[in-house]
Amino acid sequence: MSSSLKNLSDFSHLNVQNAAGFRFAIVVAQWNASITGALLSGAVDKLLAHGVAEQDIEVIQVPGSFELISGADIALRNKAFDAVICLGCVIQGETRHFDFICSAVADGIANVGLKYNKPAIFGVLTTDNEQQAIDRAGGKHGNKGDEAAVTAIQMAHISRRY
Ligand code: DLZ
Repeated sequence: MSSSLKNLSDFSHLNVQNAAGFRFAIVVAQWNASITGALLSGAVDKLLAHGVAEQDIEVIQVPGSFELISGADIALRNKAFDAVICLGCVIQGETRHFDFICSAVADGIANVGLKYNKPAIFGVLTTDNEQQAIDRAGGKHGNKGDEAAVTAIQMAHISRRY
């Protein structure tokens, strides 16, 4: 749960390094497109603000959050990127579909990162309802796309260093 201590959307306490010369893939799900579009804008703006060149950001659209896994795999297998950022929004419905998608996506993205030894960032909202998603896609709890981008920058630096 987001709190004043955990909400990374306030980055004033973080010294985010410049990321000029790094290349990022952003894989974004088309389900709940108004939410994922806001996450995407937040992520792109944050990468640009930290020195990433526009041509070093590749956006790959996939149908739903489940496809973020193969989208991330496709992005990382060509070795051109320092990190992949996965953005999606899964909203709880009446069935257990939500649980299956969320756990598969979290495990899948983690496994892709380990497979290619590159940071694979989990920027997927998993909410009870649409309002909770709106609140985290540029609303009162910040923009989790921003946070995913900052995480990617930090992890890309760590990955190059070691
Ligand atoms: C099918 C489905 C449902 C019910 N809900 C969502 C959702 O809330 N968010 C999301 O990103 N995708 C959803 N999907 C689509 C699945 O992620 C996936 O695209 C399909 O099951 C096809 O593999």
